[in-house]
Amino acid sequence: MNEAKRERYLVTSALPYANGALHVGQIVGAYLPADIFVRYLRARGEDVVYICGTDEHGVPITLTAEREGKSPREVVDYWYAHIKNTFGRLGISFDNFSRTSTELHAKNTQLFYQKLKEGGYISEAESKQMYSPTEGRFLPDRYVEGTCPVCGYKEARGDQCDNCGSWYEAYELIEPHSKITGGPVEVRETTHLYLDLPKFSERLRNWISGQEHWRNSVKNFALGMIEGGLEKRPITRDILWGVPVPEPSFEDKRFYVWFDAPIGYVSSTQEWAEMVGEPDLWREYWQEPNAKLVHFVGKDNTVFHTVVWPAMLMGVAEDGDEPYILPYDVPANEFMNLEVVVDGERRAVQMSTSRNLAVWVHEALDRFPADPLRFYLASILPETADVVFSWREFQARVNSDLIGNLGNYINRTLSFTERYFGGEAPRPQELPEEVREVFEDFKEIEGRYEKRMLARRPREAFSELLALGRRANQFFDASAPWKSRKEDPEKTKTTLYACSALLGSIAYHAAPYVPEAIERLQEFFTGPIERISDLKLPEEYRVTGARPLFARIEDKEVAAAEEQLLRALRGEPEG
Ligand code: B3M
Ligand code: ZN
Repeated sequence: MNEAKRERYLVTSALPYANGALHVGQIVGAYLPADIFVRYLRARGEDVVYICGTDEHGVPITLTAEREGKSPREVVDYWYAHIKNTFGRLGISFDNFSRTSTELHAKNTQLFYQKLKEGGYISEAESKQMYSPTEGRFLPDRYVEGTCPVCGYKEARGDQCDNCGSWYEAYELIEPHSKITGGPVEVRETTHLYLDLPKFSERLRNWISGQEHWRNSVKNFALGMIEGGLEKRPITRDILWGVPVPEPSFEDKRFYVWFDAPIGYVSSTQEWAEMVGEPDLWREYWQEPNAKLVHFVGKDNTVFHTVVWPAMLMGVAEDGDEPYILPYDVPANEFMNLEVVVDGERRAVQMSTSRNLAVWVHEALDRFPADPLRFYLASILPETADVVFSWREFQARVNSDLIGNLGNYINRTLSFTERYFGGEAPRPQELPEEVREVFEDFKEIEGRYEKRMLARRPREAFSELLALGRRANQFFDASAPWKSRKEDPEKTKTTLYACSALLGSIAYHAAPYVPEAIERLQEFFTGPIERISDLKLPEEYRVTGARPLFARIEDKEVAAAEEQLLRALRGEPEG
């Protein structure tokens, strides 16, 4: 590819909290679609850096630590390693996987704060907060429980009632008490720093309105937030785990986790630039107007990435500093539910991590290789609506689409060439009509795949991949090399040459989805892995020692995985 025409991308996936294992819902929300997109861009020769890391601050972490009798540091160290390892096993190909508890990141967060303050976007205000006299500290809402002021439910959470769904301020609870000690809590005044979001309303509205390429759901949601009226948002908390606030009377407070977390994308990019030996290189991805910043997130993170974070980026860009670019796109994905089979009946239920009613990625990877899991998940990415994860569908899709369609085509092309033609498919003098036809069809499908993939819709591109497989199988069937090989070996060689070229295209387009298999394919298939559209016909294709790329998923394997979900649904212990 022409060096001058390369596009520059910085792609991120939401930073997962370092307080638990990854489940498939997270994977389809923010990681697999990003990884597929990035792998495709790399194969095209674009200039892309893929950034992530763990989100290690905030109440989710301290709650876990307290529940387990550990320090927050112990919790995040453990889960950082666990999460990083799981991503590696799944083939998520970050260029850097950092964490937000680094010194560099604390420094960046404080710098962002200073610049926002210099810009006049920070103010101080008092608010009411729950205080626990026995513990001698303010309690975050999630640490407080009491009786719902609306319906009288006794175990209502600090900010929301699980019984009637009402939202309220924690100090409105009746008989509020600490979730940790059970002791009473009281209302006290506390001071916090606020980010002045209303000052950005106009600029945000104009900017978002102009984003023609955003998903409608995302754009409308963000515009709706702004229409509804933005309020100043507190960016500090009464908590001791987090980035210190560089202000004299804030020693016993820390930045709110959602203030520092998105800055983690910048910190991780800087760490990457250090790693590759060009410490300033990060600026080309954050401050060059032609770079495209793409944040893949689950839909519950939309407001932070389309409103709050862009406001922060706008705010730090002033005063003659080199401005940061704004997100080019925020592909936010919908949710995933789970299918549980109860007495033969298939039911969709909501995932519940606290009830262990979830498909944990590291456990799924103990049962199956990464590629079939990626393949199935890619086929149901929640790009437009909520979806259901089903182990039966997993089996059906893998056995019929991955193996029956793509795998079958690859196998028969390779084994036929190897068995009857010594593994060699030399270029024919001339391509016959039916070959030119199938090539034309391929180019058309490749074009649709490209369009959908570049529009950040890997699930839609996926259906084009299957279309390539179907068209190739049809060509193989129509050419019937098993018949022609005796009557007309020359024609058969031409068929196999064409089949290899199609195989190269299928491999190129399948690689973002099933990277490990395509890497293995290259051990026994020498042809260029390339689009038919770009192909300069090679002298020959060669096959040596071909083996099937995928193994069928057996009933008993699926039954065992289903069993585990059923036990969780019934609240039974792991068997
Ligand atoms: N850690 C929430 C989540 O894991 C949060 C994302 C931060 S992205 C900057 O869903
Ligand atoms: Zn209630």
